[in-house]
Amino acid sequence: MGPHSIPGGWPPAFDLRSLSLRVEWGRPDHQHLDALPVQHARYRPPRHPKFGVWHDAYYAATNQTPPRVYAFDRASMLAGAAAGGFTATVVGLPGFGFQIVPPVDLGGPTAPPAGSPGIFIRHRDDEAHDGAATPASDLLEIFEFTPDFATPANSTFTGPTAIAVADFESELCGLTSFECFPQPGTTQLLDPLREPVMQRPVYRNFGTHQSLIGSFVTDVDGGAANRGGIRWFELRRPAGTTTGGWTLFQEGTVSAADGLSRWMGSLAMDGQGNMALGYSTSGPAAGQFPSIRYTGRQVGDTAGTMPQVETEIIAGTASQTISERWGDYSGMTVDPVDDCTFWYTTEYVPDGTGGFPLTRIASFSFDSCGGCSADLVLANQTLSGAQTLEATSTATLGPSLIVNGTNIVVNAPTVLFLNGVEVQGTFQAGNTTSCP
Ligand SMILES: [Ca+2]
Ligand SMILES: [Ca+2]
Ligand SMILES: [Ca+2]
Repeated sequence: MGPHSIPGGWPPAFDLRSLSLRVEWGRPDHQHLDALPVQHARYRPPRHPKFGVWHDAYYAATNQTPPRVYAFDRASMLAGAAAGGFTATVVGLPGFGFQIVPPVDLGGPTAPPAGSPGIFIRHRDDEAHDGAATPASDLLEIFEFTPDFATPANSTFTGPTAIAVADFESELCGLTSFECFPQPGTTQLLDPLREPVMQRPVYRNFGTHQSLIGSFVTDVDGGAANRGGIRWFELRRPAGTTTGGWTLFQEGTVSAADGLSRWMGSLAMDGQGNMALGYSTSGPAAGQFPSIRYTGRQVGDTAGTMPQVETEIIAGTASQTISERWGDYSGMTVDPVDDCTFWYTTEYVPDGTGGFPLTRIASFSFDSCGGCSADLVLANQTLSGAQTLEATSTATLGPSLIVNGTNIVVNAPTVLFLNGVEVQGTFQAGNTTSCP
């Protein structure tokens, strides 16, 4: 399909200089950016924009019917000048209500090869959208946006290019319902957000190859069971490839036989190629309140697996009763200072808020990147009832750990987590312990 320049230019109150500051400095890492672009009294921008930083443009997508994509003139915006822009529509997936085809966001310090078009991606469950019976496979679909701000007529938006992946199920309480995943003690169900590849699909240029990662929810039990798990994927293409060329490098599904739905995934990759996946959990059984967990894989782990210990960042102690909407404001990113530390935020529900969620922010890193970035001194930590100290395996550490003068028997673990942050060091009774 061809590009469409915006009739009469972009609405003047759409303050793209403000947009550029937020995109460049704050990174577009939220699931949901209602506050951006800056609203004008006479103009409300389209819902739920998602942004992607790229070398030649800032790309965006919005929830519309049909879904719409945008390219903004990055060079002009960084110069504080008026931003030119193009927009195009994408043929929607039959059966979905709202839908969005998010732009891929640049991760890490290395730009894509010169001339690389902007990338947009979605997943396509062919049983759900096309009435097909292909039980072994479904599809990822990639679109490319090549804006030419100097000669608008040369701009193109093309696609999709389909990549086969293992079958998944987007039917979660139908294709349009916002109410699906159960919580304990209430009939209020939570939004599965089955429609998008979750914020944010990320590109990384490793020099030796290029990676593109993402995640979305799937019904891991199938049919009317409607239990959420998280499908994740990594596509790769050779160094220097600028257009197309993506193939499936690895994929997997994060789930467990514990009755919990796992969904609202946020995926990121550090400079070593380790991947962290944060998500929400909720289930119908007692105590399975909406909570926050993460898992991941280190670069040397078996392809297609996320064997890192599933860690609970915060356990909810109540169900959300005020709305079915869930987790719109969440994101996993990598700290640009060390390209190792993951920062993750999403929501959970504590007791005593009347069923309202609160936000939690956590950070952590893997051994193979940054290792001891937590740099915690355990003797100086204050542990309260809301915090957890978790030992995950046996081996070489000392027989006990002193925290604020209290001797805690840790059964000689090799790995400790303090509030979900891995703590490293040699722990001996009575020691003040910090990172080596
Ligand atoms: Ca299929
Ligand atoms: Ca399917
Ligand atoms: Ca289903």
